[in-house]
Amino acid sequence: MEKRILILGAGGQIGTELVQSLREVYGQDQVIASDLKVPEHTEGPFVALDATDGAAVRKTIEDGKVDQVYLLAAMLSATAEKLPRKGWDLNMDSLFICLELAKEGLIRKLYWPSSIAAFGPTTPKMGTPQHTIAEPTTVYGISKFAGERWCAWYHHNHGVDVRSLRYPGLISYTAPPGGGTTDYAVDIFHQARKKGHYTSFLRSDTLLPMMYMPDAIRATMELMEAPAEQIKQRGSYNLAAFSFSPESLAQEIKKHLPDFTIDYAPDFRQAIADSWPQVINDEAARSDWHWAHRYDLEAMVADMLAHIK
Ligand code: NAD
Ligand code: AKB
Repeated sequence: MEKRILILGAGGQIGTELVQSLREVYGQDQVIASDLKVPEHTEGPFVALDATDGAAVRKTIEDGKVDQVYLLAAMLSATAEKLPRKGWDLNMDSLFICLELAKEGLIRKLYWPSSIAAFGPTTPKMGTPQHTIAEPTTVYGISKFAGERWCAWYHHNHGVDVRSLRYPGLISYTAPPGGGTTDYAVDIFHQARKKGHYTSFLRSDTLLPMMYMPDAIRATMELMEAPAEQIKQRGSYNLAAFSFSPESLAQEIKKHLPDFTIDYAPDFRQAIADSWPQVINDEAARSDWHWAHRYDLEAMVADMLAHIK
């Protein structure tokens, strides 16, 4: 069956690359990008759309004969701690709109990302299992945890085909990250090239799960292509590649740029990072739909520096 895809929040760190990859596979005109922000250049269909405007989302889906939606519009962890009510409203309202349209049958398949932020300080930090204690302490994490439970509820009670991944921090060079706690791991590359120095807002030993964007995009597309009977987790899947700290990332960058230096000035984001897992166990994704990452820390750093000049 021919796919017609709508991406909500397509102008962000993930959307910028996901739109391109989906268009390469399904065709440029089959993928409608949308965002609050109107881009300067678009190479395919684009609609200015507020993901919290239910009537506008419905009309775009009906007019575009869309059957699959990727909901990427959200407020990330650091910004949502500063704007808690706004973050909650955006993250939850946009999800409910899509889940209700899927319940009606207007959306046939829905993708909605969760995050390692769905876990909290009482979660086991090393080898965090698929099913474990989840007591998130950030607004963003609470919205992700609640969102996961709503996805599972709509699937079990209304047969909604909603699929989700708990992304780790994502590293990419195409678009800047949008206000998260793991953003340092992108900014460090740009500052290393520009100034040869980076001041990290996280402590040197802050170990967090991370992934290179090409793996995250491939995971998303593989999850969406997997036969429905293979998708056993209808909340969200743990997803992992590698973990590092600012110090170990800096050491890896130094192998390419020997004069690079780093110092540390932790801010409010340290408490957020300290509440998250350090190493994720993603056995369920690996066995249910055969997930396998390709980039490790060394390959990611080499590729980032090859692209950021
Ligand atoms: P981003 O902040 O880079 O992009 C979000 C996009 O949504 C922006 O282009 C913004 O303009 C748009 N947007 C905001 N409000 C909107 C609205 N009302 N209507 C339409 N568009 C709106 O975020 P991202 O990094 O691309 O993340 C996408 C999703 O993946 C989010 O749900 C995020 O929680 C999740 N996620 C991201 C990461 C990561 O490291 N990037 C990790 C885990 C989970
Ligand atoms: C953030 O730091 O908020 C995101 C995430 C891990 O969900 N990158």
